Amino acid sequence: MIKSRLAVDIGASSGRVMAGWTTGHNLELKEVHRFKNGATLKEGHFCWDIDYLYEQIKRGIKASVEQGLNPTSIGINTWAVDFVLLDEHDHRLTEAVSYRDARTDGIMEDVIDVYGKEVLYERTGIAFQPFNTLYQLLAIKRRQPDILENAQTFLMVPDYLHFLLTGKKTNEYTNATTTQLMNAFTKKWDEDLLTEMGLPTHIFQDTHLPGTKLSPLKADLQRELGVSLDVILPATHDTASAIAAVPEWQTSLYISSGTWSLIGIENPFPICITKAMNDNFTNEGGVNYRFRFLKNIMGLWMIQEVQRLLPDEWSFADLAKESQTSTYSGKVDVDQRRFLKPDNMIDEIQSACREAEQEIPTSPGDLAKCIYESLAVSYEKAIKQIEETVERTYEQIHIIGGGSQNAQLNQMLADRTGKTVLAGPSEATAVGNLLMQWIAAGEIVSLEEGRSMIKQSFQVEEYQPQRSEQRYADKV
Ligand code: ADP
Ligand code: LRH
Repeated sequence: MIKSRLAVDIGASSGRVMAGWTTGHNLELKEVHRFKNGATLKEGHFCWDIDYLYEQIKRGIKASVEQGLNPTSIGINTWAVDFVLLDEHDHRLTEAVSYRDARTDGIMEDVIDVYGKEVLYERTGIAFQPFNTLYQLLAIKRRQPDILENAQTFLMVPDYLHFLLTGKKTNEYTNATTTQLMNAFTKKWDEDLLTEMGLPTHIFQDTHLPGTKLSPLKADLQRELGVSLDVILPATHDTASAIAAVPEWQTSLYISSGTWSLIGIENPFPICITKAMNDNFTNEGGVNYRFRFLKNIMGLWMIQEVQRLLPDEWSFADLAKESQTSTYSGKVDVDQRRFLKPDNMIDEIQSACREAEQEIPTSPGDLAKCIYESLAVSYEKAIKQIEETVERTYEQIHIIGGGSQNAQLNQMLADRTGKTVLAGPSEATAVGNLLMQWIAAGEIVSLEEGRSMIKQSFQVEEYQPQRSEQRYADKV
């Protein structure tokens, strides 16, 4: 009889509940429920619909029971930085506002003006992104001070979903590091920083590590869902779970490819040197206190938005195929802030091309080609920055996440960099989430054992550099 564990992986574009189980040396994975996600306007702010997400999680749990998968534990991961504040009765004082909302406009720049970048970077190791939790909290402090005054509890999105399931409050470590409020060396909330920023220290919970057994489901939920499950904390930051599932941590660069492209390496310590700060690399906390030295690149959000705006329905697979026959050769700088939340992504890409006096991409294939090639240029640049910083070169790049299914982009990257590209699993985040549950339950002994089981359980596609002449065109 199968005894499974459930990984709830909610990304900015979609969520899924995946059941996983171990069979000797292999890992098995089954999707039990998938649903759409996205931020919508509520009272002038872009917000996630957290009640809808909670309902989808419950539907997923029920589906796993109905499918005879006998789940015994569950863990939730989501995108980073976003949070809710609760009052003394544990009622939400805020919507879960999305990191793409304009409420943080200008705040990071103000903080940098006052404190300078160095102090913040040396303490937190976190890259300067306008949407970091720090700036979101300061936006609330500036415009809705009463909310912050009444707040008793700060929970990040997965922490809050775990709270709804168990009634237990915690801030999970990997996601907490993305706030830019944790000290990279003590690995705790940086109370001095919080005080300097004028933020209340009492709202933050003790942080707990991936693999911590939080609690069983609340009794009423056990009755409603017809199952008793333990909530075990995974790495609740989706990117941390994804990277936990990359087998070759010492020999490979990775790209966690989804709404964002997160490109980097795993490291035993944070790299808080000036070059890393200037290149805007982050040192987010990973499983086993490893650090994720990586850079956020605008990612497949750009194609998601184009797909949403196109008059006809296009699948991601078809857009990727269509790009293959396109002869379009223009590129945009995907790292520009203009692509973070433009009113219309197609117009924004076309304007950027017009400003750079390039041909204007209009067909779906040309737009897709422009995005993929532009992403590949940015990946190549980030790889160069990593290799300069750590003073070594890497032979291969391991791409995981939904975007690893994009054969065109995978090949483009192999051709541009001259490196081997390994692609898959596309559900690495769920696998990494499950890995910490299996380790907590003693089904897998260590991260290393888990990673080698992942390597032998999931198919990985290999791309070798082919068109070497392209490698040298528009080198970064
Ligand atoms: P997130 O969790 O960040 O929302 P995912 O890891 O689910 O993102 O990846 C979503 C992305 O994967 C989509 O934006 C799309 O570009 C890409 N993708 C998904 N399926 C395919 C496919 N069959 N072919 C090419 N790309 C795909
Ligand atoms: C990817 C991700 C990324 C963060 C961003 C907010 O889903 O978690 O690691 O920087 O969303």
